[in-house]
Amino acid sequence: MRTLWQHCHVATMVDGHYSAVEDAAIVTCDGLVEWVGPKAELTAPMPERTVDLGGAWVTPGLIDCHTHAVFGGNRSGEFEQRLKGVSYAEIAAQGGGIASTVRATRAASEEALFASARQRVMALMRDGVTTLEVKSGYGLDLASERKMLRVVRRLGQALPLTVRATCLAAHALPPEYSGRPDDYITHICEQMLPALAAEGLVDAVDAFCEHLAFSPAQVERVFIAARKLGLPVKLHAEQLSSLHGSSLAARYQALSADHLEFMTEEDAIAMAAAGTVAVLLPGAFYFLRETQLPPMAALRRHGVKMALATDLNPGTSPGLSLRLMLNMGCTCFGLTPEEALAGVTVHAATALGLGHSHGTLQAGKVADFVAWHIERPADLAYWLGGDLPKRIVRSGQEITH
Ligand code: DI6
Ligand code: FE
Repeated sequence: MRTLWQHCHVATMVDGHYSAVEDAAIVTCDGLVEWVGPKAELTAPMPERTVDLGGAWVTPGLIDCHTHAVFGGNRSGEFEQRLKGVSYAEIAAQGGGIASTVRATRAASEEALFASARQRVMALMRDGVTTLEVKSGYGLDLASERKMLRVVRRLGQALPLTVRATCLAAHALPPEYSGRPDDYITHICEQMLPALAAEGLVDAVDAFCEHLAFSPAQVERVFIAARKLGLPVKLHAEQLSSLHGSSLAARYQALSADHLEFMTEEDAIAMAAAGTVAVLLPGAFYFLRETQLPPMAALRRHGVKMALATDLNPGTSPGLSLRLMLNMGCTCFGLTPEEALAGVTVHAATALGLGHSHGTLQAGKVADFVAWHIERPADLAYWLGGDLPKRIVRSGQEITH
């Protein structure tokens, strides 16, 4: 059925700008945008159904392009410890940190993981998210990574949401491989990735490149294995130190390199040339009380596309609102509200390999959008969380939560 959505203004986000159309209308048909523009210029035959959006500002549906939304347990106890002065690295050395979430995730049933992830994902959706990426990486053995990725696929089937699954088996060294990281990488490359890819559970492959995780040489082996399977790569890089993982990611035409607080100008040049998106994660920066800022001037100077995401995870960013990250991206990293909104729409879509179908409001793209009852688009980055009045449309259908 064709639908006319009218009495609205549209921030189309084409080319990374608001590209605002005031007094606009949108025509959707069969889940796609058929036409968007000034209402006065609409000449096509009138659709059978008309929806009055009451003067709302319409943006593309928000895209959270970096989450670890599936996990067992919770680490609020570690948060209390850190507030008393114990560091993230000390907690990890005591068997806490990622290792504690791995134990809880391995012990949890698929059903329990699904139920808890669904709650978290629904919180993101109520805030305007219509596309979401979720990583594995708390299983670290074939059966447990499969269990996580099956939950990711189920989220996409059970909820009105587009979900991309990323295999992050190279997130941390599992206890069975203690002292043998290269053997674990071999296991990932030769057993885990081929099996999980064959089951259709993987859309992209990620790794954690850091002193306390995997070296660039180890990450490169994972990238080569992903390439053999025809899977695109992403990388957690330069979060706590500079190993030039982002330049390595660019050499493998990665969809994105994420975190990036310690990246250099050379890394930015390499990413710009490769079209690798910089995914900034202010929630983790804030929650760990980091002080090293990503090199915003270099990223802008070289034209690196910047996305923003929650990094929703139990250890470093228990963020349940992508819109709160818009504010943090502005206050912590100095993004403009327009850049922040581009970071959760057009550039987030590119970071997921969905730039052809999602992320902007244009004819031919998927009709995912949010009609916000706000005065100006910058209001989305202005309010600190909360539940802004809105209507959410996914594939041309209004959804209610
Ligand atoms: N970087 C992070 O911030 C998270 N993973 C990663 O590679 C931390 C995940 C955790 O602490 O559970
Ligand atoms: Fe992460």
